[in-house]
Amino acid sequence: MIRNDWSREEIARIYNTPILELIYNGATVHRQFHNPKEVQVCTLLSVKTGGCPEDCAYCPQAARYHTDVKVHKLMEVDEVMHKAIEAKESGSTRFCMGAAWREVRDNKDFDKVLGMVKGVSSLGLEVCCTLGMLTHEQAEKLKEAGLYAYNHNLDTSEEFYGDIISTRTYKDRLDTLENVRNAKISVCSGGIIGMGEKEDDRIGMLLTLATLPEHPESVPVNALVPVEGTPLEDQEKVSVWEMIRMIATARIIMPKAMVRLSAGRVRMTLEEQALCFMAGANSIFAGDKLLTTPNPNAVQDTAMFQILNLKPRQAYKDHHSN
Ligand code: SAM
Ligand code: DTB
Ligand code: SF4
Repeated sequence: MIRNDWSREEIARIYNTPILELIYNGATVHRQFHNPKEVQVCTLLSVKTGGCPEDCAYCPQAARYHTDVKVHKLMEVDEVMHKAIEAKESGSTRFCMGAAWREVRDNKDFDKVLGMVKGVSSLGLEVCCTLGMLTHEQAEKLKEAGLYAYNHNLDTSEEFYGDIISTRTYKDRLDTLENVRNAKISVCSGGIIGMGEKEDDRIGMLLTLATLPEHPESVPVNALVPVEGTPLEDQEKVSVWEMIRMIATARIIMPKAMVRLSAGRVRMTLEEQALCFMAGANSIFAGDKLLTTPNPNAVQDTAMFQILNLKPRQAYKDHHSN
C-alpha cells in the first residue's frame, strides 16, 4: 500500500482531481492510516537567528537582504530549556530548534546544540532540529544526543530550485536527507508554495519526496510568508485551494507521513484550516511565532481545536527504538 514508484503523470492526475473529490480522497486515505481527530502540535524556536550566508529568496534571515530580522547569536542551553518547558506546558509534543546556518560546523556551537538536544529530549518532547546541511558524522552525533527528527526542506522542484537559491544545489539537500536517514533519524522534508513556481514544480517536488527510498515521516507544506526586504516580498498570496491540493496529494501518495499545515496559517480562516485537516493535514506549528514571523496564538488555536473537535497527538506515538 506504500508506494515509492509513483510517476509524474500519476501525481499530476491526483493533484488535478476536481477539488471536492480530491478532498474526499485525501480524507479517505487519512482515515485508513491515522486517527483523523488527532493533530500533532509542534513548537518552533529560532536558536540562532539571521545573518545567514545563503541566498534563499524567501528567507528573512539571509544576511544579504535588508529585513527587520535582528541577528542573534546561538542561544544558551538554559534559555532553550525554559522555552521547551513552556512549549510542553502549553501542549506541544514536538520541539523544533532552527538555526540560520548554511551547514553545521564541528565547533563549540555544535556542542552547545548537542546539549540542547539532550536537554529537550529529557523532557519527553520529540526533539527536532533544522540546522542546514549535515555530514553523516554530525547526524550520528545528533542521534546519540537524542535527536528524534531533522527538518530539511526540498522547498520546490529540482527545475525551479536554481531560481530560488543559488548558494547550494538540490543534490546538497538530497545528500543531507540521506545522511539523516542513515543515522536513523526521522526525516521531515517538504516545501513552500507561492514563490512563483508552476504547478509542475509542485508536482515535481512531491514526486521527489514520494520516490525517496523511504518517505519522510513528516512533510511540511508551507505557504510563502512574504517578508519585506526579500526578493519574494511582493508575491501574491496563494489560494487556499492550492494549499489543499498540495496537502491532499501529499496525503494520498505518502499515506503514513504526518502532513504539516506549516507557515501561512495567519492568513487563513478557521474554515480554510478545517478544509486542510479534512484533506489530510494532521500537524501544525503552535505558538505566536514561527521562526521570525507571526503564527496564530494559543487562544486562537485552542478555540480551533475545540470547534473542530481535534485533540493533540501524544509524543513518540510512532516510535520504534532503533
Ligand atoms: N537554515 C536551515 C535551512 O535552510 O535548512 C534551517 C532553517 S530554514 C529557515 C527552514 C525552512 O523554513 C526553509 O527550508 C523554508 O522551507 C522555510 N521558510 C523560511 N522562510 C520562509 C518563508 N518566508 N515562508 C515560508 N517558509 C519559509
Ligand atoms: C518548515 O517547513 N517550516 C518552518 C520549519 N519547517 C522550520 C519554518 C517556517 C518559517 C517561516 C518564516 C519565519 O518565521 O521566519
Ligand atoms: Fe539561511 Fe535557511 Fe534562511 Fe536559507 S532558509 S537563508 S539557509 S536560514
